[in-house]
Amino acid sequence: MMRVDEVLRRDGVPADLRSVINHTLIGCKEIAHKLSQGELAGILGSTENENVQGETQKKLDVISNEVLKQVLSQDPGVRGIASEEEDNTVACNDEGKYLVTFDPLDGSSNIDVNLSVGTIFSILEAKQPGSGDNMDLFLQSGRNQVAAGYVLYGPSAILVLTTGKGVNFFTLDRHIGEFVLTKEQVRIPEDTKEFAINMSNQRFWEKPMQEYIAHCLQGEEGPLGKRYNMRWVASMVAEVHRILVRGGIFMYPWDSRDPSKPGKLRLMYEGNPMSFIVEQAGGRSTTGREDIMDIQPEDIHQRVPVVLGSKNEVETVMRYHQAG
Ligand code: AHM
Ligand code: MG
Repeated sequence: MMRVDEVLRRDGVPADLRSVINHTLIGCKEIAHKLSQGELAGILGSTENENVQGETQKKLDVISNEVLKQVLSQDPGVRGIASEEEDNTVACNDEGKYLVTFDPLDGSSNIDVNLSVGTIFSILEAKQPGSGDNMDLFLQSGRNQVAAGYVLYGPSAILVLTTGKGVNFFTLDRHIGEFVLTKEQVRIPEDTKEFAINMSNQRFWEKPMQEYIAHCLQGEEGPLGKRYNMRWVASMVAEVHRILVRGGIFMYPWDSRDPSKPGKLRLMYEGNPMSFIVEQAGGRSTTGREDIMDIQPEDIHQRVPVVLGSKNEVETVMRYHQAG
């Protein structure tokens, strides 16, 4: 039974990066504990506040953000952090080499109904000196990530982690308080008949996405020639986890509902880390037109259309975009 740190050592991950990952996981274990307490801890429901993106913050969004911020700022290797729940980047330790971006509690509409949520994180190296409150340090493409992961808080808490040497699953053993290795070198099946998209936005999508989904719905009689199944958990972490386990395609495409939001998901702490994980497991991740990890970010809260999962199916969606 190998603990996360043992696996990271075996894989030659440098001590300072291991420390940043371990600190992140201390925070995730604390969040897992709070989530399991639920109503008993009086932490369900919303706050009075909105975050920088105009979304109402749940109490657990705020608590999870504080937990991660506190634990990461104690690591001398962390220069700064960027979070979905922070307006600006936050300086930690000026000598630190690493920048951590995270969505402390993704899928938070699921909290009050006791369904799966997760923490997503991405680690970059700071390429120049300067304090971590300088946003420019963070504006690096996803290709620069040195590690990325998520913790899915489901019936068990599962850590999915990559440092660029494949993707491993770890399950939280609550008796010893450690994530232990439960699956190594996970590969996403290249083909799938299962798609995930919020169909209620259909009329707002671009033509290529409209067409692809219309053809999925036509089943074996349509041009794609297969009968599809659909899932929508409204929790990206759960969605990506399902795809890692049994294949599938997840889409939160561009839509015209609000011109200031080209897609719902955020590049720096949702799109990039999930793309790194998916590519490391043999899948693909695109906006429909370009690989998500090739995008040069202009803002830490920037949004991005996301299409990811089983390689051949994602490439099919890319062909619809090339044609359209
Ligand atoms: P959040 O970061 O505010 O929780 O939003 C992200 C979540 C994703 O986990 C999920 O894929 C998506 O929002 C669901 O959106 P919708 O409610 O529009 O279906
Ligand atoms: Mg989120």
